[in-house]
Amino acid sequence: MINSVEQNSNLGYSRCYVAIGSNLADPVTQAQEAIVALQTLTMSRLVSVSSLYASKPMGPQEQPDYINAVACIDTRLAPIELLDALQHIENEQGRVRKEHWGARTLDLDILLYGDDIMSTPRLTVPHYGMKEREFVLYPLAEITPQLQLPCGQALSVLLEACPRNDLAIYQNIE
Ligand code: A4P
Ligand code: MG
Repeated sequence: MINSVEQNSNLGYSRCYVAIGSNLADPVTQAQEAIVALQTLTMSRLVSVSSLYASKPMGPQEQPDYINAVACIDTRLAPIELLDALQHIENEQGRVRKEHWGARTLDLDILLYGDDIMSTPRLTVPHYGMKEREFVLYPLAEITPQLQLPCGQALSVLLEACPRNDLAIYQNIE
């Protein structure tokens, strides 16, 4: 299983993928600050981060372009604890929830939590939109090209069906 953690030192950790999105208040800085926050996430280790990508808005078009990225973390937080921690980071970075799919300083979505499949009022994983979104699939493939989703689908197959649209690498993270 590609999502499982094989090394003994990682026992008890779940491998997770987190989508980072921002289109307000200097999105590049927002994304970089989110990555720093993920580096110090409690009971977790940041494994890798994709490049930053510039993308056209999905949803309402009268909003700025987005910066998107995907991070891989190993965590001992339970799924809902991870969501709480990510929403805390969003709030710290000035997130105000107004319009659905509207502009935001920072959005942190849990794409995958190990091989878990769950749907609760607060949390659905895998993330409901991840299979169709170029700003999720291409950064994800950059850090884990061989990934297989919990449903058994290969990321490479999803990518083939997903046009790149105007997605462009903005800046590499060293
Ligand atoms: N929630 C359920 N499942 C999850 C999950 N896997 N990860 C709940 C995170 N949250 C999850 O989210 C609403 C509620 O979803 C949360 O309270 C949580 O309990 P939100 O972040 O408050 O609201 P939202 O982001 O406006 O809604 P939603 O449906 O998450 O929007 P999306 O799907 O994240 O889309 N265009 C580009 N180019 N790039 C983008 O990143 N993002 C969006 C937002 C729109 N257009 C975009 C982008
Ligand atoms: Mg969200």
